[in-house]
Amino acid sequence: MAAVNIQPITVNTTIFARRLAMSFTQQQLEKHQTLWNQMTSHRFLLETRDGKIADDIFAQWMKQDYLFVRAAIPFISALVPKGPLHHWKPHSDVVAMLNKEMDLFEERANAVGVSFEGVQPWFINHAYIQFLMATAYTASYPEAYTLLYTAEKAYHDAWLVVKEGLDPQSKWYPFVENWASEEFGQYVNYLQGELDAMASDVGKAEHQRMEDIFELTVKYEISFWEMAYTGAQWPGIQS
Ligand code: MP5
Repeated sequence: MAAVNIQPITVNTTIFARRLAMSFTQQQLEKHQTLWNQMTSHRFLLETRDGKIADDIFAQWMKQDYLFVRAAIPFISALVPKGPLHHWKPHSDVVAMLNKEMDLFEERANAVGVSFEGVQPWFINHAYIQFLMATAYTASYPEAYTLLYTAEKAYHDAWLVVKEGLDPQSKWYPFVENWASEEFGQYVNYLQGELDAMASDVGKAEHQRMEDIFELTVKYEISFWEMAYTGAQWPGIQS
């Protein structure tokens, strides 16, 4: 019988064991720490935290985010029939929360003389909203849930940065109270637990798509702050 030359297989057991021990969200947050830090240190957030943001720049964010929040209602609603029964109530509660959030935008806009009449989404917001809807309708439930978790976690962390320095008397403080609150943090933790449980049950290909959605969502979040700050509307179109 010919001698079989078996090469020893070397496995980096340390990385492998750590990956196994870490949840999906821990893995993604660690892998994309640089992107996440870029987001939470965006000049829009730092200037808002320091009370230095120009009113017209803040208004650009208010108008665009008002449209985004409105679009989040059909996004969440589309998740209901795809999700398990025990997620129906949490999703319905979020839809109610989003309606209240729109009231908050309208109240703040009125208070500072900003109007949402005729406001249209700019390019990056338009793309992000299309990404929400396409993911809700064409991707699997765990994939769409990854988008939901990442966008909510992103806003919680972003507004926690603003909370570190913004004067509670500021006209923008109600937005801090909305997303940096303990209650919102609990909601994000709940999403995180549910997502981690789903991620441990999916196959390799779906897991990879969930990872891609996490990364894309963080990138959209950064680009959204950049759009709000610079006022970039549609590339190449003179407004
Ligand atoms: C959220 C948001 C948070 N309002 N805007 C962007 C661009 N990303 C995330 O979502 P919600 O549904 O307002 O809590």
